[in-house]
Amino acid sequence: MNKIALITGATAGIGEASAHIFAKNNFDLIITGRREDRLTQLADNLKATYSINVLPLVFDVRKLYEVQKAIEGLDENWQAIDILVNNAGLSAGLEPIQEGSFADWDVMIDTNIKGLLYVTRLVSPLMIKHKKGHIINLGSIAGKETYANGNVYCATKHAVDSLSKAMRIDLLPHNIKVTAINPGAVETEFSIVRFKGDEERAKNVYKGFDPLTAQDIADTIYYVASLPPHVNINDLTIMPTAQANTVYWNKSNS
Ligand code: NDP
Ligand code: 8X3
Repeated sequence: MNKIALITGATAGIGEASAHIFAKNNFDLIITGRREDRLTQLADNLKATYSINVLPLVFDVRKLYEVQKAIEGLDENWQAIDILVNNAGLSAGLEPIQEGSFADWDVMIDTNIKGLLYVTRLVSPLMIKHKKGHIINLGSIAGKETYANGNVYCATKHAVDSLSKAMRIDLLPHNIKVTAINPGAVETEFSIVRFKGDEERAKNVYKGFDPLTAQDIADTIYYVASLPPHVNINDLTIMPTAQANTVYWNKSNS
C-alpha cells in the first residue's frame, strides 16, 4: 500500500511542485485548493504520469465548515495520512501598519494562521489514531525576522513558527514529527498575489538575482519527509544564495 500525503495549496507554486515529487515517489495524494479547474487538471496529470491514486478536494482553508466537510468526509482508506504539508498561504499588500488594509490583514490571518490550524486540528487526530505522521508547515524567513511593510504577513509566519514548536510538544507522545520549512524568496505566484495581479511589480521582486524555485522547496520538503523514523528536522531555513536575510541582498545580476 502506498503512503499518503495531503498537500494544501497544490494548485500553484510550492504545493504543486511538492505534489509532483511525492507522486514520483509513489505516494497517494490528497491535493487541495480553491481553484477547481487547476486541481482537477493536476489530479488527472498526476494519475496519468505516476500511476498513483489522487483525491482532489476543493475547499477554502479559511472556512471551517468546508475544511470539516472535506476531512471528516474522507473514506477509511484515505484517512491514514502519513504526511500533511500545510502549504496553503499568501501575502496580501505591502504597506506600513498605519496604512494597512483591514481586508488584507483578515485574509492573511485567516489563511496563514487559522486555516493551518483548522487543517491540523482535523488531520492530527487521524495521525494519532494510526500512531504515525509528519506535519510539515510552510513558515518563512518572514517568520524569523520582520521587514519594512511586511508587518502582518511577518506576524502570521511568526505564528506558524510558534505553532510548529507547540505542535511538536503536544504531538510528541504520539510519535508525530513536526517540521517547519522557512524559505526566503521563491519565485511562484506569491508576489503576483501580494500585489493583486500586478505582474510587472511582482517580476521586479526577483530582478537581479536567482531566486529559489518551487522545485527547490519541494525537494527540501520531500527530503525532510523521507528521513528515517528516528530523525526529524525541526526547523529549516532555506534562502537564495543572493539573499542573506530579509534586508541584505546581492542583486548584481542585472
Ligand atoms: P502560490 O501563490 O504560488 O501558491 C499558494 C497556494 O495556496 C495556491 O495553491 C493557493 O490555491 C493556496 N491558497 C491560498 N489561499 C487559500 C485558501 N484560502 N484556501 C485554500 N488554498 C489557498 O505561493 P507559494 O507556492 O509561494 O506559497 C506557498 C506557501 O509558501 C505559502 O504558505 C507562503 O506563505 C509560503 N512561502 C512562500 C515564499 C515565497 O517567496 N514564494 C517564501 C516563504 C514562504 P488557490 O488559490 O487555488 O486556493
Ligand atoms: C515570503 C518571503 O521575504 O517575501 O514568505 O516575506 S518574504
